[in-house]
Amino acid sequence: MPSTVRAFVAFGANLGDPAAAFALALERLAALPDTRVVAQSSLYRTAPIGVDGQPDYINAVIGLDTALGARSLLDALLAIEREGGRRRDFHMAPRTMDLDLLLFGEEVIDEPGLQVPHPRMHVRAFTLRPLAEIAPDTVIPGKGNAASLLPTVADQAIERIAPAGPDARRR
Ligand code: PH2
Ligand code: MG
Ligand code: MG
Repeated sequence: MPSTVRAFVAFGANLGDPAAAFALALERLAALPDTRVVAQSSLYRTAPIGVDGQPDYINAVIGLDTALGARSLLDALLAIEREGGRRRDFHMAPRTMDLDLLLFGEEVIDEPGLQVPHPRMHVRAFTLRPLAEIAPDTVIPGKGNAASLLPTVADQAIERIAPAGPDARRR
């Protein structure tokens, strides 16, 4: 494989069958060209942040090594979301599958539709907890490493519900 970057993708769903959507996302990510899934977190049940009156979310984080560029990876994430039944009825609508690019190595990118690191990942337990589970030393540029930020989100409701499989952590 050509030289690769370690990227992290956040999975979120609060409609339909989130566990099935997570399995589909993993399968499609693993099938991307020049891309390997290197880690997947447990699934977490989390209280919705920033929206009222929605079902709890199921969240997780996936680690990838990829030779794709950030924009190509983002386009792939959007295509997988569409396959996962994602509709965009209104801002922050409940969703069957949300795939957000959290980190692309230690690159800082600020382009229309593509901001890396994800601008809110360091203030959300639903991204930090699963990221710290699979890669606690991961640096969030400008913010510090994932594990060291956990105490700052300790007030947010999150519960680990299931390891994603017997050899879920590394493969
Ligand atoms: N995603 C949002 C808004 N709020 N809250 C939780 N708990 N989990 C999410 O994935 C989430 C959210 C927008 O993408
Ligand atoms: Mg999101
Ligand atoms: Mg999104």
